[in-house]
Amino acid sequence: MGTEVNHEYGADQIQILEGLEAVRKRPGMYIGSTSSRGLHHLVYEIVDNSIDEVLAGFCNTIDVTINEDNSVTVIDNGRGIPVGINHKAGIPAVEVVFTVLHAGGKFGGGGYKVSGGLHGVGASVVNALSEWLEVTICKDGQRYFQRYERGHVVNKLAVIGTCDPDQTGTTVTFLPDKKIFEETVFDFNVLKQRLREMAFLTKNVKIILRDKREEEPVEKVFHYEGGIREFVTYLNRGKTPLYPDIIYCEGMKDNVYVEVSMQHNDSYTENSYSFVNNITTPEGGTHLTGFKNALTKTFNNYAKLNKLIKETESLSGEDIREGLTAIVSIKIEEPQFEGQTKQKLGNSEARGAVDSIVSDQLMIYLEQHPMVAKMILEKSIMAQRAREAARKARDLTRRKSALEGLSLPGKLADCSDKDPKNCEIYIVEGDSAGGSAKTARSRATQAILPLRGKILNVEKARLDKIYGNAEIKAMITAFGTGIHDDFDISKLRYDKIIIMTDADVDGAHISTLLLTFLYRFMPDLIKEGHVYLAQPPLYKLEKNKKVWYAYSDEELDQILQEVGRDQNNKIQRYKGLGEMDAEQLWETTMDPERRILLRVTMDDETTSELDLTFTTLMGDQVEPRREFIEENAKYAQNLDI
Ligand code: TTJ
Repeated sequence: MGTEVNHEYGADQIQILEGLEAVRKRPGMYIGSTSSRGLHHLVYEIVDNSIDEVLAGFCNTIDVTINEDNSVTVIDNGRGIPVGINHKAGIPAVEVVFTVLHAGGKFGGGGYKVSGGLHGVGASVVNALSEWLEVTICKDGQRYFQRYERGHVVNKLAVIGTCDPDQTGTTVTFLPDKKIFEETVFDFNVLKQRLREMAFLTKNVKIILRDKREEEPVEKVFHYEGGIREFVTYLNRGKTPLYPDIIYCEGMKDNVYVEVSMQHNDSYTENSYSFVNNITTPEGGTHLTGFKNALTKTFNNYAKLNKLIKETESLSGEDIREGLTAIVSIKIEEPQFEGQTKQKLGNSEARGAVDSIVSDQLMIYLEQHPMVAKMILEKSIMAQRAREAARKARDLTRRKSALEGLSLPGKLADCSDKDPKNCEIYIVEGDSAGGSAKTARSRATQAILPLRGKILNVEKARLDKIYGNAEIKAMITAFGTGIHDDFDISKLRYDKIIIMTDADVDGAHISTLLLTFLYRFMPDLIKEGHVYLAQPPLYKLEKNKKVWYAYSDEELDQILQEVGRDQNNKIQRYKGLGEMDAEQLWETTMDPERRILLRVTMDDETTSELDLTFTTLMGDQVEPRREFIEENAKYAQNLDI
């Protein structure tokens, strides 16, 4: 295949190249960032085009492969991108798709153009940011091919063979440009998460994800006949549903296509996710407002009609949504996004459409399923009582602290320095480890709060119980920030909150429970980088009166290689913090000069995804929890301080 550019340089072509040059100059403007996040966006961008074809009703399979060289191939069985000459541009339509900015999907009638919103910048952006990109189209029995390099056409669209006439489709392979991206290695799990989400959100599609980089190629198939109903089932896995049905509403109003699915479980937290054109809207917007309105109104109406509450009473939306898992997914032609991160839907017609479709269909459902209605309403009434009790308890502590001043928890060994900037607090699992930590610490700047026994899982307790929990109360008062509506980060008494647990499964579990509490109740502490995980060593190696500590198996191996593997090695595996004496604990885990801390981070952008990740991993099983800790290491930076 020749490498010269075959087109004459007309005005149109110059414009095209300038357009793609602009993308290469400021990639962040088009795909958000050139980090791993932006890299993965490229795949979604291409897959979105095939999803459009699914929604148009002409495609049911999308095959995504990460190749050995880290290029990605996307294959669909749609009609194939048109190959005829686009009269305006004077070049084949497929070439327009890949070389003209914002040209993706503009032609061909029917169906939605969903690739809108935050991404949906089009295939030409992917092309501009790829070292090379190749497209193959099967259409009318012919196999068409074109290759591009950094957005430039390498060869004219050519017929390179034949296809079975009734087998049509598009294949695109691209290699992200190493000159553009800081990270060019695809993460299988990241793609897996998003492609699974896409499969849930799109009925009638089978998405296959393969990884050919592994010795044993990996393959995942996502195919959910139930669409967002199955999404709810999936989110509720490991929880106990309150009733077997998934409540489902669907309809079209004012050009807005609305789909909602929901089911309550016996927990106390709400889990609602909203999507517009298959893209998450973590900040919600008009569609979510419409949903919440409909829910509150309909349940209150039903409860009054059926004398489950008095005419003068009413249940709050929050109480009705206690333990609710819901997906609100709408498709809309011209979504308007608002807010700082452009993640909040602004279209006012979406509010009305969701409200009316959910109100009508939910009322019918409740009338036909009085037992389900009764169970949800009984739970809501309980939630209302608990909330009332929690409010009273809060008011009482508020009044108490106003009168008597803040009294610190008895178990807390506070530091003497009163400037929060210099101070840190260690949250330590168990009294005995807490004791060693108290002896070991640097008294001026390090405070120790030992926690006893099992930490409450805040995902599984109601507010009144959470506020009544001694461990949680101790943390809240020690931090000084208050909680809920009273939360005030400027009152934080320590710059670092350091979670120190055993380096075993139980320790990981306790860390997760503590992080869950912080994440749900004081997310700003994490967002602003105040939360850390201490890293106690796994091994101690003694040889000829010298001591080494290893924090991982690899490190132990490394040290053994250096000092030689022989009989003078005394290796101790630490099973818990309690096995270290105070001095060892200080040297290995607490001395600011020598310790390793992992900072737990999340920026605003990742919060929403982390939330979904968090929820999907926080089931009842231990494995997913551990997975979270490991996953979270990605959000954690290694800090040597
Ligand atoms: C547009 O309307 C006429 C018939 O074909 C429609 C179309 O473009 N379908 C289509 C595009 N199917 N698949 C794509 C596509 C697939 C990949 C992998 C990448 C891109 C940019 C488009």
